[in-house]
Amino acid sequence: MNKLFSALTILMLLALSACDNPSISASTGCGETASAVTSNDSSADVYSFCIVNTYDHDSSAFTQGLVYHEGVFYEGTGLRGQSNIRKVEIETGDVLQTRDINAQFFGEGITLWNDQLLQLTWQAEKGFIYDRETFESQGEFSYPTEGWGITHDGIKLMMSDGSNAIFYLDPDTFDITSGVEVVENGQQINRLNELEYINGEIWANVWLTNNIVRIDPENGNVIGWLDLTGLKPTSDLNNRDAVLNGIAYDVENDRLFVTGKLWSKVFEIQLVPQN
Ligand SMILES: [Ca+2]
Repeated sequence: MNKLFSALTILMLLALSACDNPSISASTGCGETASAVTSNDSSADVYSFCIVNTYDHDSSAFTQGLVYHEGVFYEGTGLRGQSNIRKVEIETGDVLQTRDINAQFFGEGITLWNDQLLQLTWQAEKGFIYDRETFESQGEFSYPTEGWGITHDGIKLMMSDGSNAIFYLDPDTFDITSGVEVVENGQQINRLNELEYINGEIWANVWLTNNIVRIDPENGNVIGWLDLTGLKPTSDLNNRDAVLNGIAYDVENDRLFVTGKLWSKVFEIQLVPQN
């Protein structure tokens, strides 16, 4: 039994025991039957979710990147003229610190690398480097693709461009050194968006879906699917741009956070196995 399977087993037991808070929406409580992923004939593991905690989120934030670090979120937002990076208090959703980027750029994913915050932009083939604490600019980097999501495994940066590719970049030179293509049953899994490296896997939002795909970073194989259908706050249902996007992981406390573009809430969730 490997560590991941052990962790998932523990998660499942926790979900069964700790996630039945009656104050939470009935459609998302643990023990509820949730819909399985229908977009793929998947032989990978499929998970639904239960909600552990719900927090306010700035519903004007077009979330493109979300990271947890030492008790706060770092978030990057998109849209031209509205893109910024920000530090956010988890419990209240209050924006503690922010820095806008030039209105010509459409902000995309972010990640923290040592004492720096890295931010992609969508089509400018340009990323920005900031001091994590002060948000002062520390330079730029370039890449030959669109920029969507970014994360890292402690050794290399990992970046998505809206295709089924994950590019691996040298964190010192930002050169693309390798990468994987995400394919399941011969079908490309495209529109990989916001990323998070979690316990040896890459987790990716799939743009315009309620799904997060879990990817083996060695070969691009699909390890599993999270179907988060039903999670979107009901107050945000009418906004078609308000799609699931944003994954953050607190490794020390094994807390998984997800949100969406323009969503009014951030959710801490646990996985519930469906197959
Ligand atoms: Ca993330």
